[in-house]
Amino acid sequence: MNKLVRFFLVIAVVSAVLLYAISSLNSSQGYTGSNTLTVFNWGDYIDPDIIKRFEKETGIKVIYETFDSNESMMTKIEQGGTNYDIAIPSEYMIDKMRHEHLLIPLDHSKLPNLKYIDNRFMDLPFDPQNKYSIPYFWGTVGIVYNPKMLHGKKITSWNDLWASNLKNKILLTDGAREVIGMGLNSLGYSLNDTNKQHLIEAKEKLDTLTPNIKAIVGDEIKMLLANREASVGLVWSGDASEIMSQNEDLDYVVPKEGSNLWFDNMVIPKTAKNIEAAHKFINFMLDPKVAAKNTEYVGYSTPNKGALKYMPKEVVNDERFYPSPELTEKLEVYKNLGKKNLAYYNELFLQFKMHRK
Ligand code: N2P
Repeated sequence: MNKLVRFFLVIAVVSAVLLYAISSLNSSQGYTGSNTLTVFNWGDYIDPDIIKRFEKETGIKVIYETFDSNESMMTKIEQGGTNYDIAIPSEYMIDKMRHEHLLIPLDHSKLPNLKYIDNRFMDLPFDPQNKYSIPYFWGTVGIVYNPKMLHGKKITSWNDLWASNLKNKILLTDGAREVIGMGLNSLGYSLNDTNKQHLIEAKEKLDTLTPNIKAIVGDEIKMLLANREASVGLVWSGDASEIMSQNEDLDYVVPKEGSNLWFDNMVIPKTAKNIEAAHKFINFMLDPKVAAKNTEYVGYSTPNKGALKYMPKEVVNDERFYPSPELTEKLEVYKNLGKKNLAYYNELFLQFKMHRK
């Protein structure tokens, strides 16, 4: 081979390697070309096999990223640095996002599987006629605990958490509305209270719970409770069901003063680049068999009535995780309280966390 040919060969190989490196770098940074879909979801909130199946069936590559609170999700979408095609916020954040024009209206004609969603979860006040969002999971907020570790004592009220025998035994989910909400509910106030005096009172009451709190944590709360690192946790219902499937001693209760009923829905944010693929993804997730498989893996409650027949009877009939409409009517759904009030909840939550240190 003469020198010139060898020279060009080397150049060709080097550029091929470089091109490959650049393209894989782009995809890991959330680049959305025509055949990719960027999904932004809560941690531990999808069966990874389902993503693979979607990719195989549609030829669309999924780039998957997670968040740990509605607030952090919102910040990323507002910044607009990543082209998220799908996000899965909770109801009050969906209401906020649609008012701030951060969502793309959905084309229901591309979602034939929508018929499988139970009417009970459709057309709710945070998104009339489901113009912008489609139900994914739903649930409550409550207390998961180990009656054995509490010498058989049953927890029924938020105020039970202040008991002196629970020193350093409680884990809290790292959510501003959940924790401040617990303070408000324990005082008999609404989860949507915006009265400053009430909110300060709730924060001060939470401060007095400090000796009993072992940690405020994210998704690792499931592992810590299942491994008996703590005996009580403030959790979302689906986390409780997941933990309870690993440790049968545990129980889950929605305290008698009341609690939160929440809905997490799929949306297409304004950042989307592949709206067609986003609709395909939503419709795929609505397929009853897919929804049943996802529900079994994640442990949360599905709004998909078509999925229920593919699920174990004892799961579907467990009133702790599939509470009846009569029960859920007594619970409160978070409202979008507006920028100022939501910021105040976050500020109080931060102050409470600092107080612990
Ligand atoms: C899953 C978190 C579920 C969020 N890890 C409940 N809204």
